[in-house]
Amino acid sequence: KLQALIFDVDGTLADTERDGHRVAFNRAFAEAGLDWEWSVERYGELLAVTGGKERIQQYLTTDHPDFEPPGDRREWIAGLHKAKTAHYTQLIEENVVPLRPGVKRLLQDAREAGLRLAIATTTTPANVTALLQTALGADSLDWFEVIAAGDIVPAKKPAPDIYDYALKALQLEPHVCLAFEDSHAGLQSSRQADLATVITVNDYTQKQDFTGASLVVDHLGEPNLPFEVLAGETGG
Ligand code: XBP
Ligand code: MG
Repeated sequence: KLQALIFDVDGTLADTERDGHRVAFNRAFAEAGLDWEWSVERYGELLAVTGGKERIQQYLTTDHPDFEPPGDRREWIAGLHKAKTAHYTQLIEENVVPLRPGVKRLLQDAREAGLRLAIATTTTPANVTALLQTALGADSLDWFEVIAAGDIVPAKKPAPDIYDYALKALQLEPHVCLAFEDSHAGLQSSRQADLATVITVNDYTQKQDFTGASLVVDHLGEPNLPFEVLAGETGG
């Protein structure tokens, strides 16, 4: 029997990438005096690398191979990323990114049905807090028994580590849980953790390969999706 739902955040709960993360990265770059600007299209390519620090690192390698950051490279990237997080949480608190259709209802229905809720995301914990509190209210953090986020695991998605971490914290086997993801990398992560997975696509992910998903939908706004049936179906 289904016991818990585990949610990705970026692209799944809200379309945070284009108007949230991307804009925040660009603001941090400008603030640091860098003339780097990530267009909507270029950012779509850069999303292949999950994690903001990892994304900056990859961008440096491909687009600015001769750029030498002042001081230690890792520390410099971490500092730039910290500024990005400040811009991102500010944008979220200004309500620029709403929850995707059906998300609020799904969370409320799940709570009423006695399902346990968790989050498994590569994004920074402060980003999750800002989104939940702004979009769902101050109490909504308590709706989630486990918020597994960011650097608490060394290997980010597509590695299964963050889902493994959430499952361990819930003390549940994967076959009584259902994961919600929006991306190929996210699906690799959840499936490697043996979780049956519902994919809710968005503009950045709609053409990706979702082989192994239990269900692929355009959004979660359709009532009565058969989650109880899906859980465990492919989860082993
Ligand atoms: C989301 C991400 C994140 C955000 C940025 O992946 O890749 O890196 O773009 O967040 P997923 P940070 O939805 O698969 O978890 O800058 O805080 O890392
Ligand atoms: Mg995602």
